Amino acid sequence: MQLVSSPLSPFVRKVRALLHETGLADQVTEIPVTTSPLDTPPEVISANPLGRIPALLRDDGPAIYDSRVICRYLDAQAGAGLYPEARLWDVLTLEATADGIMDSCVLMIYETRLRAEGARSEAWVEAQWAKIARALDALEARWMSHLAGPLDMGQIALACALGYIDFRFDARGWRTGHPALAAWYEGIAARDSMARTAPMG
Ligand SMILES: N[C@@H](CCC(=O)N[C@@H](CS)C(=O)NCC(=O)O)C(=O)O
Repeated sequence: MQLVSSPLSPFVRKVRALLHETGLADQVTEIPVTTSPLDTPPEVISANPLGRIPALLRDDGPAIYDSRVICRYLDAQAGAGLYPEARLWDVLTLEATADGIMDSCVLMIYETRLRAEGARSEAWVEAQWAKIARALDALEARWMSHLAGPLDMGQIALACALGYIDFRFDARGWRTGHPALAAWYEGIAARDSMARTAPMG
C-alpha cells in the first residue's frame, strides 16, 4: 500500500501513528507531496478528487481517503481493536473532535499564509481558535475518564491534534486551564508511535 502524505500534516500523522501502533508500518510506503488548496499536485487529485491528504492507495481496490476512513480500514486489516465496539460512538466522537481541532488549525494557517495580506480576516482566525478553545474545555470537563482508559483511535487522533497545536500555535498556551488534559498528553506523547511521527521543521 502507498500513503500519499506530508510529514507536517496532522491528519497524515494519525495514519502514521496507527501504522506504528499496529505493526503495519512496513506494509505501507509513503509518497511525499507538498500540497495546498491553491496548488494541488496531480498525484493527490488522482488519489482523492477533493485534493486532500492523506489518501491510501491499496493494492486490491480503489484509493481510500479521509484519515478517519483510512484509520478504520487499517485497524480492521490489523485486527488491532482501536475502534472497540463497546465504546465505538465515544471513540468516533473523540476522533471527530480531534479532527475538528486540526481542521480549525489548518484553516488558521491557510488564512495567514495563503490569503493576500489585505484579504486576511483576524476575526475569522479568532473564530477558528474559539472552536478549538471550546473543544479543549469540553475535553477537560467531560472526557478525562475516557482518556484514562485503554488506547483507542480517538486518543491517538487527539494526541496528534494537541501536538499540532504545540507545533503551530504554541504561543496560545493551550495547557493553561486544561491541567488534566495536559498531564494526559505528556503520557501519550511519550509513546514510541507519537515520538516517531512528531512534526519537525
Ligand atoms: N478530513 C480530512 C482533512 C485532510 C486535510 O485537510 N488535509 C490537508 C493537509 S493537513 C490538505 O490536504 N489540504 C489541502 C487542501 O485542503 O486542498 C482528513 O481527515 O483526511
